[in-house]
Amino acid sequence: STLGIAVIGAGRMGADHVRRIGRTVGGARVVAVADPDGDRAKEAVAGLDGVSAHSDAVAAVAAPGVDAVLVASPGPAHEEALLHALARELPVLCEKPLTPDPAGALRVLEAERRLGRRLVQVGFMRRFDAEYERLKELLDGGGIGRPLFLHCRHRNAASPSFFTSDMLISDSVVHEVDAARWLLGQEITAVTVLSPTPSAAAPEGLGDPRFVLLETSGGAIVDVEIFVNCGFGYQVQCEAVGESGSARIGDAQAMVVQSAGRWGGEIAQDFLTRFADAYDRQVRRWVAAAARGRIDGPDVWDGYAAAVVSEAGITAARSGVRTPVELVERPALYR
Ligand code: ISE
Repeated sequence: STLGIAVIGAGRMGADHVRRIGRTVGGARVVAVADPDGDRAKEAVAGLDGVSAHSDAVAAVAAPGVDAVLVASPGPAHEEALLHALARELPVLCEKPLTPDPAGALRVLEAERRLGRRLVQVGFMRRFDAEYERLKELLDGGGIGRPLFLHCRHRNAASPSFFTSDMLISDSVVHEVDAARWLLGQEITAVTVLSPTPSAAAPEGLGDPRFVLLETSGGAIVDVEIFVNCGFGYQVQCEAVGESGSARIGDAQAMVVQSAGRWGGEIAQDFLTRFADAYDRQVRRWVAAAARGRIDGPDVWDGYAAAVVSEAGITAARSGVRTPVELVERPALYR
């Protein structure tokens, strides 16, 4: 049987997921789409058969034929949609961040704990990227010894108009937070943020770029250059340095062209291109798991931990002071 999915949010990610489920994911179909901008919801379902468009997320979750929910609205709208889905015991794939704040994440965690099972998967899609998977395998296998550093660069060609300085941390660096926790199998324990003079290419008032330092429970250091108006393209790089070697991903040198006295290649322009395969694999694996009432990827604990680090990072960026990260005790459900 086919998994009926309600997609909440018909913006860039939501519309892309509707297309993805229609084209590249077997065993599932979109049955309802919601967006507060009703026209945008209608646009997303145009040309699709039997898909209802809603301006209200609750109505879409409750629509006939909904077996699972994909939440792709802006972060602050996630909690409400998640709690409605959990009230109906529906499996969820929730775009990052789970919630922008730890308090909201804890409310979602409590709702899951009451159900006694994990139903929400968080859309940290880098975990499904082939290069990240290779790096994870190498580190887990001890291939470069105990990891000492992760040096990360995260660059976007340009930031959208609604982007704020806090979002550099809570929307962008949140990916490195999850990737570092996952790659190292450790929690983040403290955050420091350094703010250079903003780039002249950044919109007025946006603190871009920034340099973020994460300390981990196993004594590793993670540094992140976040630069969301770099102008030249979309780049996500990570170099792990261990006691006996180093490994680097994200150079995108699939093809190097030599011609007319020059050499070079192409740089992806946005995350939908750079991580297209990762998004496909993430959604396919989620659909397969959701059909059995399970998840197959980062969970609410991961979303909560990321939210706590984000909050500490925002505090650190505003104060310029190293800020410790404190998590609640990890519930048995997430061990
Ligand atoms: C966006 O929301 C993402 O998730 C992208 O992966 C990230 O590169 C970008 O900076 C965020 O705004």
